[in-house]
Amino acid sequence: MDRETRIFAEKHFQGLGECLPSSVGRTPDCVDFIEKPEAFSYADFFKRFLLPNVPCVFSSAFTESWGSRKHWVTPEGKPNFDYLLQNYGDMIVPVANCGVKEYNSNPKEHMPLRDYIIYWKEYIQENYSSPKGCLYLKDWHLCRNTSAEGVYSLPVYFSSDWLNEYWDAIDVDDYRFVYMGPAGTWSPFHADILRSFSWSVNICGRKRWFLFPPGQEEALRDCHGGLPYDVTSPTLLDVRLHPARTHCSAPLEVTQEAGEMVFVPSGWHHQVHNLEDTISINHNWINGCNLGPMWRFLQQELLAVQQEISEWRDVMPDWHHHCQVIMKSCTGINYEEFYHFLKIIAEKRIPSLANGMATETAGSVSDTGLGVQHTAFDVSRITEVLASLITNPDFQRLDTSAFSLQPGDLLQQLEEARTATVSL
Ligand SMILES: O=C(O)CCC(=O)C(=O)O
Ligand SMILES: [Fe+2]
Repeated sequence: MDRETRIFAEKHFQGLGECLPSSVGRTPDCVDFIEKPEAFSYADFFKRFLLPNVPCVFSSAFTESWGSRKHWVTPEGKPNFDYLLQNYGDMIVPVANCGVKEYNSNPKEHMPLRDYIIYWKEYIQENYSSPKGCLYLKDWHLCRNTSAEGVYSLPVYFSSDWLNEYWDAIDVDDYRFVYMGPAGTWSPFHADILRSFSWSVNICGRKRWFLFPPGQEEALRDCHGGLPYDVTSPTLLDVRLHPARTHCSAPLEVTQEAGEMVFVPSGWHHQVHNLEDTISINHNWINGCNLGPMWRFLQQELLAVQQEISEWRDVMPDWHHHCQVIMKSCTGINYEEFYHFLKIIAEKRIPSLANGMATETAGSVSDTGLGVQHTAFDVSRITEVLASLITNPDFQRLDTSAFSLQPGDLLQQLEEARTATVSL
């Protein structure tokens, strides 16, 4: 990142202040298509799509060199079942049944990839039907179990990825996935975990995306306040069932071809249909640009838990602690883990910033590979969000005495590091 981009980004966040998007996002008329890798820099992506939080599609030229595009696909552009069987047949994969609705999602089972491919071949032979239903292999953590080397390489645009950096540091999980399924498989309406961004590349096949800017989903709620499972269902047209439906703009519709890469911004609800037999690779990621939305989302999640068990507030001595426990199981993380996430990233960026500034020149290599200006931007974003976390009454109720680094001390270190960047 160059200096000009960092200053642009910092102004963007100053301009937003604390009063961030409670307003409903306008649906753009169309999605930008990025044709040529050589004419599109990280700074272009950062300024035009990441910061303004709008989607875009990258051409297949961006993924031309990926091994998976060569080996996982037959010359006819179909999934290469033999190659997949030989290389990954024994691996256990999660499989969802698209035909069964379970709390706005689908029930999942686990099976060896071999069995899934046997099912898939039969499904095609039987004209895309099976007594087993319509099965979709989703959220397979291929890279946690085997090296992704030679399968794909992380596009630079998506390389500021604190979520996977955090998971890699504590070696617990990751948000790097493979999806595969026959034509007709689909993912119900949802927004991505913790207000993360996602990117998704079709290794083969085609997908149809329905995308709604943040806030538009409110108008899609049914008369009980629930979000839809399928936004293409005709029941959505019934105003008795969906009273605010007329206030929702039509979604942005995108058809993603083989090799193309879709950027899904933070908080955009979406629904995705495989139009052909399709394999895709995607990541969920969080960085300084959606850290604020992530923190606001966590506050909303805690509030929802507090409201749910409000009747016990006065009778349960450790009610606040219980709210955090429930939040952890519903949302995946609670306030303590959010602090831990900020701390892990901050503890990598602070020395990296000092090193980068000592060796001077902007754009010099840093731990993230994105240069010292980007590290300065990261430090600035963590500082602001940590300052907000520390003054939050629910965070102040946590017992932080056993934390390896006290939140106030971390904030001070960050503020000192940030002050030093004025000369950058
Ligand atoms: O491809 C799919 O079925 C879902 C992908 C998705 O939801 C995402 O990349 O965020
Ligand atoms: Fe998604």
